Amino acid sequence: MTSKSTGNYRFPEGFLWGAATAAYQIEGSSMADGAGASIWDRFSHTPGMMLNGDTGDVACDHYNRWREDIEVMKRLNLQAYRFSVSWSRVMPDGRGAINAKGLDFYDKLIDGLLEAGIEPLCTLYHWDLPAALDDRGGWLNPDIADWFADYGQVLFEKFKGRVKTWGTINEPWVIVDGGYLHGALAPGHKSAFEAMIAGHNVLRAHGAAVKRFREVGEGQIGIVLNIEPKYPASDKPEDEAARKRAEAQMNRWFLDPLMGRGYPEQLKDVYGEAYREFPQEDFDLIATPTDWMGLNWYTRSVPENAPDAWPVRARPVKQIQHAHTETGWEVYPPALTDTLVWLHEQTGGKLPLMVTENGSAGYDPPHAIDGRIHDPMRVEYLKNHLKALHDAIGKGVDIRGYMAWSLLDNLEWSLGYSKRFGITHVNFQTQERTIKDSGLLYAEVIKTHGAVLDRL
Ligand code: IFM
Repeated sequence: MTSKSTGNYRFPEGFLWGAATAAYQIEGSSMADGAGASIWDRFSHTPGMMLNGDTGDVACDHYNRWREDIEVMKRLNLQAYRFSVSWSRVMPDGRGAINAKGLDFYDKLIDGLLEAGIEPLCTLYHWDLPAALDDRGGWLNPDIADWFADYGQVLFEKFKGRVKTWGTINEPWVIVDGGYLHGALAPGHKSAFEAMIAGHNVLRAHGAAVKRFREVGEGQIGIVLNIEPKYPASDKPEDEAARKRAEAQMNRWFLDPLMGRGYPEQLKDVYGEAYREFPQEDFDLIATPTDWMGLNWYTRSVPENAPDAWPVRARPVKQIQHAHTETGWEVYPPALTDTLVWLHEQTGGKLPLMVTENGSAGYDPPHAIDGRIHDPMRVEYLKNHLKALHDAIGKGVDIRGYMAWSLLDNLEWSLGYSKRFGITHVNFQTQERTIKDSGLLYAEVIKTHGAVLDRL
């Protein structure tokens, strides 16, 4: 879908343009220099769990090529870079001893970014739980809130004054829905009973880390949620009930308690006897105020009632009138505007927001052709989503920045290297980087602070 230019796409003063990645998806060398294994090392080496048997053993080899990647960021005109830290690189057992060499990797990366004039945005956790903690129950063990705060403290203290913007946890819903409910992601469990508990502990860990940050850290801290808006499939009451269940299970399960509203009532209907009550003090911890919130946004869905679809009893209706990306996700940019307006309202209209991920998997070739990677679908996607983002700013939503997903093609979790989300192409045979057409457009958007969009 192409939206027509309405003229003035200049973004507000100070709006931060960047790109995002996550440790296990790009770094490779996950066991180097004294690092401990994470649940993704284990999962990806378990036969049958990953498409084509892919692993993150090498990935984009960013662990060795980070200097070259900063050069790529400079060519993209990035002002910010959102990355995550591998917990088990820094603390091989997840608690206790610190691995100085692991910490040093991030220390150098942060200095390199600052030297290049690129602001580091640090995410504490993007799904790669230390395997040693999984052995103690992982997200099912209530002690994880303290383990996570202790780990956070190491980073807060080490990078104080250099990292000013912190994210605690990336996409709690995916951690729980993928890792504990449906089992497609590490650690690969399939239990609604576990999912309720794991989700609660993810939220408690976030709250504990925010509290610790207030004691020892400096700067701004928030959480990053993936919100996929649920549009009505029809005006039938059973479809509206299904839409509400889907919205509660995916969006409100985490957003509502963060905002001090506890779990949405539809969650009981979704989880039935697996639903759990928790003490008020947990909810107080979870709702510890933050400074900002990140939104990871890719698509919308249009759920209809589907009694056999466990556990939500809702199934998305395919919107054949619109394009879909290589992951099968509908391309529908106006829903980004709607989501930002909705989130602004849901968070009380005062919490600054940032789009911490947005992007698309496209049908890119495995190697550059004549030094170029043409990715016309991603160019359209980027252009139209930036316009949709600008529309949300025009509607009064306080949005502080945009981080394209992703800086580099990378390991798309259990889909391996089959899906390319990068604005920079990675040839996984040679590790050569080529900025795609979408990356070239993005560099121009940043250079002109959005004005180039007026012509597109
Ligand atoms: O690759 C993921 C990322 O790790 C989290 N957000 C969604 C992306 C695309 O699926």
